[in-house]
Amino acid sequence: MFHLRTCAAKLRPLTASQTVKTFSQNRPAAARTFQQIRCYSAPVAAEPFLSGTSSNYVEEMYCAWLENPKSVHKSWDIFFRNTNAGAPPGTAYQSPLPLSRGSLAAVAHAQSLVEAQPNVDKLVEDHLAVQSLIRAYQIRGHHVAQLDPLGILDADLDSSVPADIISSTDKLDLAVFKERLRMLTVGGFYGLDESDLDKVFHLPTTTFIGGQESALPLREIIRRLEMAYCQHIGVEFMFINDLEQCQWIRQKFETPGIMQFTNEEKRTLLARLVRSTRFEEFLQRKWSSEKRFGLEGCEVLIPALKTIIDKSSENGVDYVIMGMPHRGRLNVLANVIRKELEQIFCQFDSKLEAADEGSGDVKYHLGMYHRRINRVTDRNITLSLVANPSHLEAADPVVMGKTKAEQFYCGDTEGKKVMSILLHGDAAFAGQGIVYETFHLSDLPSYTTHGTVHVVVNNQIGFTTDPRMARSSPYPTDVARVVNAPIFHVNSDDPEAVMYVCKVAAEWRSTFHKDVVVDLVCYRRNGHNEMDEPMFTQPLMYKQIRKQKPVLQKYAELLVSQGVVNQPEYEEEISKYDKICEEAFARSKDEKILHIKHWLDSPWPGFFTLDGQPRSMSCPSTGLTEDILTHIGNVASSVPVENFTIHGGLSRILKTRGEMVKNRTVDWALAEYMAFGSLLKEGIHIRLSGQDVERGTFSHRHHVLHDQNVDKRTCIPMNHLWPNQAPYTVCNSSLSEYGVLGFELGFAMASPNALVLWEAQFGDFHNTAQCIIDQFICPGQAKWVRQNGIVLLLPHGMEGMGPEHSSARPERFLQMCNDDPDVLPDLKEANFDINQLYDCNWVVVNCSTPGNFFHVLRRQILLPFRKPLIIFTPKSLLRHPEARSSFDEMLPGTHFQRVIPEDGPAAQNPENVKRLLFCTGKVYYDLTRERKARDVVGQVAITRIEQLSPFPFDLLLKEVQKYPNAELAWCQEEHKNQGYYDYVKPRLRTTISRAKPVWYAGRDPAAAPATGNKKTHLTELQRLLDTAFDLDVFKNFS
Ligand SMILES: Cc1ncc(C[n+]2csc(CCOP(=O)(O)OP(=O)(O)O)c2C)c(N)n1
Ligand SMILES: [Mg+2]
Repeated sequence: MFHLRTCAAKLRPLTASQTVKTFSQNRPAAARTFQQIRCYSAPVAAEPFLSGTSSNYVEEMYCAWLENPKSVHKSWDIFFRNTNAGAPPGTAYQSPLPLSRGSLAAVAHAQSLVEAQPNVDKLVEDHLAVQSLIRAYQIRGHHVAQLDPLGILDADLDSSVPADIISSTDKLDLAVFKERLRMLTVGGFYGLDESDLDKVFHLPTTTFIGGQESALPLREIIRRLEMAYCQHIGVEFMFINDLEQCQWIRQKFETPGIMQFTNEEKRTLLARLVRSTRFEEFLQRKWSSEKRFGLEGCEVLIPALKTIIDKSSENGVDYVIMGMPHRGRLNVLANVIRKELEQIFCQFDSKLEAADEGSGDVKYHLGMYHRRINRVTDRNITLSLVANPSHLEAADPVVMGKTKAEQFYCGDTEGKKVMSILLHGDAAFAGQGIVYETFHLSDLPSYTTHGTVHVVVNNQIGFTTDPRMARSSPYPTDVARVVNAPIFHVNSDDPEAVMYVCKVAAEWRSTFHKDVVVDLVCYRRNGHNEMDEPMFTQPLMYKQIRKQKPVLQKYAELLVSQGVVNQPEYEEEISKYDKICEEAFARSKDEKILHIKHWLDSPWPGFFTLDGQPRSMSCPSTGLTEDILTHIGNVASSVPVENFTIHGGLSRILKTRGEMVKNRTVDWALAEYMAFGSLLKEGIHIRLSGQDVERGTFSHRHHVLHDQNVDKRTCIPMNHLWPNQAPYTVCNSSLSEYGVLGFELGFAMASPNALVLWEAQFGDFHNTAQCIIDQFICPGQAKWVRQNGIVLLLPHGMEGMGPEHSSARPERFLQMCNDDPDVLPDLKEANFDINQLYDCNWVVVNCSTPGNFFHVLRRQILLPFRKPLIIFTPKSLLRHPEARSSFDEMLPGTHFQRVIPEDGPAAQNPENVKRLLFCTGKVYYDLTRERKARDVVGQVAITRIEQLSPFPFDLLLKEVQKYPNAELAWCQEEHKNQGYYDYVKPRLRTTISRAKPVWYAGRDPAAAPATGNKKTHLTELQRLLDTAFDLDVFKNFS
């Protein structure tokens, strides 16, 4: 019957139009998004051959005829033409012509009917036009959706209506609609005109507006498209180049009546809005002069997040990691993560004392970790909010990295159990490049978290700046299009529409495991913070905001009018929550001490003692047995799988490695191999990430072997070392420092039992990740009591390569070290070196030997606490024949040498030494070569400072005392205002109680890190070597 009806409908536009009229008269006055439209029906045509059983066949014929009129029998052709031209029931059908010569009169009659029919091309064109129209709505309908709750701004910053959709800004006013249509048809709108409105069109398979119907009158098609795409939800998705995904979205938004909520769901939504709204009101009442970056104008964020979490929990997720900026953070902590209210309220008490370290940076920045039962799904759920700096969006990649790590540790390879939600402000989402860099990690095999749900609090303002001055893209969310993420814009004053898109977003993530964006178009009721006057800069917007009813009130009135709740119930809900706040407020007065440790986003159970202290204050030897070294060396110089052809050049490299192993020596690459391989044996996961790290920028590493004959066939020998070893992850990253370093920092947050390393291609590139270094790595523990053992490998060295690629800017890292240059610590303290490490904010080293590099990597894990480790790594030293270490330097009992003292002839007769040169890193090899050439090996001692920070006061004091007659000089290849000089000099002076000067042998100050001229480079080098070994040079200054 259904087929027959639709078929008939297709054929009989006039009758169909009557039913549409009936429907539009029945439409409720205040139609909302997604009214259920199912009352369309058409009477059965009175053709003699149309019956329930024939209808399928007729429909098939009709479809075939639509595509090509010649493909059906002439009689069908005539019938369809007649019907389409409006022939009354019973007259459209003409008997087929007799096979033999028949009556001429009958032929002439049929012919005349055909000729009288409109051109079949027109019919096809009309159908194509309707298809185009449907597509236009799908692509551009969101541009006219009513997204701004204030009704004054266009969410896409463009007030025009796209020319290819028959829409009006006031979709429900038929008069306006008609006028718009008339205007459009004057210029010819796809060839359709007003008279086509009541014609019935077959719907393409790329739309779901028909519901059960496969054809609809044009008027109804437009109405349903407007309902789906131009109400309070604007769906941006047609750029996605995957048909299944597009169909999925169409089905979610076009199916008539799909957005339905039970009364229970509506009541829950109202209760959540009550909490969200009353929480801000409570804070405002109690602390009216405090900044809180309130959520007023976007209270719907709380139920939105809860819906995403509920739905994800229903789909199997049990750990949600979140990152968010200032706006609404307290509300999210209270009502989404469920931090105890008294813990939040006590933060407003200025007399609260901190019980532990941490810079008191609590309210808007500290993270949180909480495990509880999700009341809707009755399943366990862990929620974690990552601590974040003020720097908007900087936490994005950190959240991703932590999520990836949590997935990794629980074997969640598809993101079914752990997911992340990122919140953004509209201005920051559009403006900050890190958003783009983070999106680019979303689909990379070693970085994907299998979909993030992004929620934008789009209050259409950034501090005092109007979006029209703040972005060039139509929406703040356009950046998400680069990864084919669907974007759901929604008017935040329609809480049900918001809940619906949040449900769809969560379902999208669990279905396709890809990113999705929910753009909550809202407003900001107050200034940027509660103290700011917004009328200075946004007078008109704020005049409107003053008139705007809060969403809670609007929604409560709606539900009361629908009889879903009554007024007393609603008021009861409010007073219940107010009472909860009041009681928590009373309890908060008892909180005298702030425990910042209660605000950790990633606790490391078992790593510390119960009161958060390290389990010991010592570090075992970082050496290894000969057997282990040899085994790792052998694997590192072989191809551990069968029938695997490696490149000839690589065979030579592996052969050289094999020879080194036989000779019991290591170069840099092999030392790194030994450190990694041994930690893997001890169950420590290792993750090395950065640009081209698999081979190594300098082609020294080769951790991933590529079969020369089979595409994508690779082998990672490091994963073939031991039977039950931890996995080794080595991954070439996207070309982003900010994003990838942030990601690895987040990865390292999740567990102390992993060595996570990020390598810059060249050290100077770290400055595009400066925000991660400055805001997280350097002060992370001080601000947020958060330890992190990330390792930064920064290739550094002046090698005549010009100003780029030369300097990893050691001066900057050293300038940010927290040790006091003027205070000599208690050198007699037990475990001085470990205590120093415990107290520092990060460790900065510049190793001159592969063996020391090996030890410092192993020490990073064997220490009983975690500190970031910055290593300036070599370039030319990777292949320098003298930069080798013997196995003897790596055997049990050996350890990392913070200082490598002089051990040549000068050390044998220290009284004869005239100058003690201190240096670090590669320049040591230039100095020893020059010393030998000048034959002053007995007069000049050279001591290497391998650990620059924390400064090895104890060992250096011994060195100075050993050479009583020597003058002291610091030698570096970097320019004087760069490198280590400014850091080392005052500390050396403190070490010797300022008893002697500390001279400088190095390049002059300069703006650029290095000259671009090779000859100048060599001249400068020679000059600094001359200074270093001219024993009279400082005489005139003393
Ligand atoms: C990287 C960075 N630049 C500047 C600021 C200063 N700032 C704090 S909030 C803000 C406006 C943010 O606007 P939006 O992202 O729309 O969030 P809203 O405050 O409107 O919720 C600015 C510029 C910052 N915190 N971070
Ligand atoms: Mg904003």
